[in-house]
Amino acid sequence: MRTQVGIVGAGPAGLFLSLLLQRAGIDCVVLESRSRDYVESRVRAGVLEQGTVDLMADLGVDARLRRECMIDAALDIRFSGKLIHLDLPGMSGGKVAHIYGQQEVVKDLIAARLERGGALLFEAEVSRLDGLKSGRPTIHFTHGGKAQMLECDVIAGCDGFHGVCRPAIPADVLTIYDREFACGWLGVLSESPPLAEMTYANHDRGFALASRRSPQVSRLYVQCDPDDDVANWSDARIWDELHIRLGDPGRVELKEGRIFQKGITPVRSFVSAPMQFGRLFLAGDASHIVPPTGAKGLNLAVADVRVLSRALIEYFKTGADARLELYSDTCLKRVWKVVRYSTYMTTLLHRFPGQTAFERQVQLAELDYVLNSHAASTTIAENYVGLPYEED
Ligand code: FAS
Ligand code: PHB
Repeated sequence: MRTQVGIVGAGPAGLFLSLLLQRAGIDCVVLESRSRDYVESRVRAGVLEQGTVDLMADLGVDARLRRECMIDAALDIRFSGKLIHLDLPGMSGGKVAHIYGQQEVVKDLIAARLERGGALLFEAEVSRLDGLKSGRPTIHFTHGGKAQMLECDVIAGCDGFHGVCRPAIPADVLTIYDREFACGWLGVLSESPPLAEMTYANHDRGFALASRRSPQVSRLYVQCDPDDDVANWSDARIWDELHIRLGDPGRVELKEGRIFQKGITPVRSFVSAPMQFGRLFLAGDASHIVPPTGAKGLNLAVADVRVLSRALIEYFKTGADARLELYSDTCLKRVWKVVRYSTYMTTLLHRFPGQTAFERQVQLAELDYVLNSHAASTTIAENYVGLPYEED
């Protein structure tokens, strides 16, 4: 098999990239280790920045999103019985956030890729990349029980944090920046009407978040130990903690319902640099992960492939490789700004084991400052809806 761009991974990064390249007439093949059902049912993110939604519209894959998404026009932060209410469009020149599950985005992208005749192989597990410094890199994978090889001009490593592409870069070339926070997020989906707004809470017992997927389905999170087990969290315990941490001790505001999905996600920041090596270009979680507190993981993957697709299109159409050479530097500027914001929100909203009384007072003072400062609250609002793409 031979193609111009071999794309490893059919998550948001790989799928958006494939559609952008296909539209420009650049031949690409997507190799995904899991089944279609698996990737389309994997519950993860839910908040789409304006830029992500605009890209979906630009690619003509936003019809269902327009029908089904919910709009975040405000963001609430509760603490010590007080409420920070952020008017997102008023603080960001009219921008809002869109709530639409990542698995729905993935479904729409896969459908478009297949309808448009793009090559997308499921249950195709990539084991090795070769020749990254040559002009003919190869991807070695197994599909249908057979060992296969895909010859490419370029490889896009979109295979997430646990993929094989980042490890294909020699360890002495990569710098790893890593911070594991002393907490995890227990996330649930429930058949219950959501709160009116996206609501974060900093409570003495820990962080909580009330989000949603539809007017009938809530997406709810509570801070837990990083190595906690879902088995330790009965439905009753989850609802108890949510009522307490969200400031609803009388259990009148937050409506309960059947919990039909549970999972624990680590809270971690990780950046590997550079994001390119020879003919390999990493995008999304393959290169970086951010704490979910900022709701940025998926959106940052999209930002990467906007840059990568533009550089690849220029290269294949004109032979100019200046943008490709600058790919990593261009992406890392945004990556670190998003890491900054996600780290700030994580530190602001969580109570970590061992937090001293001094640190707690500083944290509460920061929350009070945001409550009373237009500048401080505007900073959160403009990051939440998504910073402008500087490279435009
Ligand atoms: P992905 O991990 O989505 O996709 C990589 C793809 O590559 C996968 O389909 C994988 O099967 C495939 N792959 C891996 N190895 C391969 C191989 N060897 N061969 C072929 N294919 C291979 N972000 C938020 O903004 N908010 C959230 O609430 C949130 N919750 C999350 C919960 C969990 C459990 C996880 C893991 C992440 C969460 N994230 C969240 C972050 C998440 O949304 C990612 O940022 C997003 O999926 C990044 O997309 P990709 O870079 O495409 O990586
Ligand atoms: C979600 O809806 O899944 C969500 C919302 C806000 C976050 C993280 C996740 O910060």
